[in-house]
Amino acid sequence: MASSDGADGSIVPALIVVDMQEDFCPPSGSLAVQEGRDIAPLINDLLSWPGFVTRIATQDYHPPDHISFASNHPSPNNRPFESFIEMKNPAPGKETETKPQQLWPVHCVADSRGAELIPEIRADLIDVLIHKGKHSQVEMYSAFADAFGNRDPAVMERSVNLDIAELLRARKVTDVFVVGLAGDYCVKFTAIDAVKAGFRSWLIEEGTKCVMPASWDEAKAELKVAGVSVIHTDDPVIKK
Ligand code: VGL
Ligand code: ZN
Repeated sequence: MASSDGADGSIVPALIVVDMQEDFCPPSGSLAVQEGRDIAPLINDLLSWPGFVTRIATQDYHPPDHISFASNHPSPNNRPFESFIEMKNPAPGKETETKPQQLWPVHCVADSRGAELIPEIRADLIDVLIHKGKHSQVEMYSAFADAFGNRDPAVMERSVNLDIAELLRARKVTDVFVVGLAGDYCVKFTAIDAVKAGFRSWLIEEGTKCVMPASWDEAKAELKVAGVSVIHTDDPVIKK
């Protein structure tokens, strides 16, 4: 709860709809999240709520040679969902810092059909589109930072098309509400990094689905420790 309230003490809320893209949705997405498409009506209800000062949608937006794609690594250590490779920090002078990177099927290649927002989402209600994960050599689950926590615009300009924290601050946002796909990856890390960037952060549980549904309880515990409030749509903070 690091953030201050709006000028009159009220909250200034923004909605962040994470990665509601074809490749994350059944029946044919390459990294389909079970029931991923089913949360679109609830997300549209939220998009229609007039209280949000801004409604942001993110898109995972990788180049074909992205480091997270299993097919870009030699066998046998290139099994999607299972193998990990070492990823280097892209920040100048920090290249010796490395992290294990989980490998995925090819997904959300920039400008491909799999990267498109699903048509069930009311795109007409979205103000801002964020393209993240554009840098071929680093993962970016969160819309705020890469996998190493880099937020410096000079480092991030290859990874993302705009600085979401700066945009939210410019619009005097105090609180962000996060929904979308996937709960155990991009939604979780976006909600956690919103706290780190100084916003109150709320994750609406019915508005997300997980790659590994069995890991959701663990993810929720991690979110709570990080200062994210996991709530339901009937929470009084979302005034209907
Ligand atoms: C995501 C895995 C790889 C997500 C993105 O949107 O949660 N998961 N890339
Ligand atoms: Zn990705």
